Amino acid sequence: MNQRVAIIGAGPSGLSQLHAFEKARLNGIDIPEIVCFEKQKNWGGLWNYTWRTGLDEHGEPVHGSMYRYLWSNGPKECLEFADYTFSDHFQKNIPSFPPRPVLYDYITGRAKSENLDRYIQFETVARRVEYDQDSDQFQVVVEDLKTQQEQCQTFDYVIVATGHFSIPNVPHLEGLESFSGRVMHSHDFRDAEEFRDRNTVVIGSSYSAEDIALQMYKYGARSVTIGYRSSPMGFNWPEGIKEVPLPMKLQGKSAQFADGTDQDDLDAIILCTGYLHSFPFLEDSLRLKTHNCLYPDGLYKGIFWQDNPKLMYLGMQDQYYTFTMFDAQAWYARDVILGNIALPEASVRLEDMTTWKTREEALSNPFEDIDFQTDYIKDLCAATDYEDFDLDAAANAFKTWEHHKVENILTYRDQAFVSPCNGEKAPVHHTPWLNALDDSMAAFLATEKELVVKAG
Ligand code: FAD
Ligand code: NA7
Repeated sequence: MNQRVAIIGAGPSGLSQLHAFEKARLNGIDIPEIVCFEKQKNWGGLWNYTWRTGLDEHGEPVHGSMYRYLWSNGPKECLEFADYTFSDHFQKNIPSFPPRPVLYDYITGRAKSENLDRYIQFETVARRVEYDQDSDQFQVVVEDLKTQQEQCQTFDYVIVATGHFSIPNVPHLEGLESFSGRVMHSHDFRDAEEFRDRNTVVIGSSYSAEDIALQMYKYGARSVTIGYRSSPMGFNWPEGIKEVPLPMKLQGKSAQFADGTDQDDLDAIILCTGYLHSFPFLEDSLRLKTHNCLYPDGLYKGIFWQDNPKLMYLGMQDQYYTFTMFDAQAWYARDVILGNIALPEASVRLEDMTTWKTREEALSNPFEDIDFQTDYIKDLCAATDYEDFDLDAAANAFKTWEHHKVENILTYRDQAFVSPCNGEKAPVHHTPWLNALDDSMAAFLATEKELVVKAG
């Protein structure tokens, strides 16, 4: 096969794609030439923690949005690779809600085991992608950030795996310009320690607002007032966290919310207002324009750009499932490129997208959202040889997780789930999340006995 495929991004989605091709190659299948461009020094995408905010050492926007003490916000059983389980990687059964370094080790462990780095050009940023109708190929301009040299290469397929939780959505809230405390977006949040004994406001009512409010609580902020636009998260918040409606009126260091709640002596406002899908390197006719939703417009099977299916996107959906979904998408994309799956004509693709989009528009609660994304992954997996696993069990685990959060938002991470891949039930972690201040892999993987010995 003398075709060439460009993969842009070596985060979890890009690594799934590399793995899918590598698996085919190891099975004796002739695969195209694959080149993956990654702007960071290392792989793992958002899971590759950086202390940096703003611009990186090359003057590029920092990709990372994860914070130092982030722990998985969903059960690991719902994101497990079917062909490389947590037990395969760690050689033991581990608890359900690992801290970031453990998940980083898992994702990159599968990639390391296949030496996938040989396909990746690190510190190389995609600058421009254009499609040439005459040759039916893409011109991809990349810059080596170390030498600042640009280079143009030709590819038959382009797979965009650059993520969509990196460029912050920063709305203007009235009065912010005169607020004398700190204002930041969750993209730049790294450590709640700096807010110990501080009064904080968190804007937003989704995953970032929820988890950053919990981080503030865990690390000793004096108060957290969460301002929501549409509806509150409604959890049973501990004393010190409350949810109030926007808009808020700011004056000096004081805020007044729509329900009359006043908060004085405010030190910081954290905008947990989500992210923008941003692809500055794509020519306009190739650029996905969407918001954070379960079925972005214009992507057949949630992957193929309708106007030019040789351009593919991975992981552009809002995510219940993450690594599992990226694998399912990567397998499907690979099989289309290898000619195992024939894409139908444009009108049939449009009809399929419309059916999914219509269903998405009718979704009215998280359980329906979970079923939607489960069915989406099932639809992809049915067409490929991705390893069998019990997706219904994963969907049920997500629903149980939702119940746990409603029961007690402080303890949901202390629960244990059953793997949909090998049926093993996870052990309960030795330390409740709220008291677990050491997020290292060694501490997480240690047994209670080992911890006692270490403590002396
Ligand atoms: P990313 O991880 O964003 O990776 C994209 C890669 O593309 C990066 O390496 C980036 O450097 C590279 N790139 C970008 N632009 C270019 C360019 N022009 N040229 C070359 N390379 C480029 N998911 C979970 O499963 N569990 C969690 O607990 C969880 N917590 C999260 C917490 C936060 C704060 C955030 C923001 C997300 C969280 N997620 C979580 C979701 C996360 O989106 C996925 O887990 C996953 O990282 C998405 O993988 P990706 O490869 O699609 O994108
Ligand atoms: P999300 O899930 O896209 O949520 C964005 C939130 O920001 C949502 O609650 C929005 O409110 C709120 N928002 C957006 N614009 C505004 C304005 N102008 N004013 C007030 N509130 C606003 O992003 P997250 O960062 O929470 O989560 C993204 C990923 O990061 C996720 O995968 C996590 O695992 C971590 P709305 O509800 O629309 O009124």
